[in-house]
Amino acid sequence: MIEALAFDLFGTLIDNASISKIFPDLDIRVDSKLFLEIWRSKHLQYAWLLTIMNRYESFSALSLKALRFTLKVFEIELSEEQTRRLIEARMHIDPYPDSKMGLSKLKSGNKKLVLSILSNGEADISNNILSTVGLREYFDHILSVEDVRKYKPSGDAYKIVYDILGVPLSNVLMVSSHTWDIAGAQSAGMVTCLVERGEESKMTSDQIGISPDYIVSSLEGLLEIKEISIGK
Ligand code: 2OP
Repeated sequence: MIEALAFDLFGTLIDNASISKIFPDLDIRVDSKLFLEIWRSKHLQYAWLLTIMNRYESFSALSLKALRFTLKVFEIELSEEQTRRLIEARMHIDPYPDSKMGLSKLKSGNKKLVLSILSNGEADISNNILSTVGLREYFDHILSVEDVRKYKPSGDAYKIVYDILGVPLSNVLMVSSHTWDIAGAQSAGMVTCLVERGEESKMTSDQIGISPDYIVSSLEGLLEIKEISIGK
């Protein structure tokens, strides 16, 4: 039986693509989808490289380094002030439209459920973003891999959930839109639920043969999972 849920934040509860709303203000005129994909891929590449090498830098610091790389690829020159504004815009990205309703129904449907965030981002950043978008109240714990200085999908990153919540990982549902996150959580012994956010999660999932325990198309789909015991 599921006693706790751990949610990924970026790309699962909040929509990374919405950062592009600041692009016109900064005079960034590019294919925003491609720009964001290169930024995100480089960011994860840096994070995983450091973890493999047993080194750590904060997710925010790596975001800035990956952004500088991406700006170079697109031959965009931003002033330090513009770069700062773009990085700060990460704090104001929009939640997916189903996030609030799904979380609120989960929380009221089973009062014993423990809801947590497990993000590669730092806890203070997650706290700020969740407060800004009105989702902070649904979470009992905001966990960050900064405690173990290893990024998801490293096994140690998921063990934080057991260390802090004291719930066996086999009774914790990891909810993420990233197949790499689902793969890591599954290896660590968690139950997994893939949230399909666009074509990307579907395609990657098919192509690398990940088999999440559950697949939902929105957070409200979590309410249908019997192991969560909604309404008891
Ligand atoms: C997270 O929030 C980066 O989506 C990833 O951990």
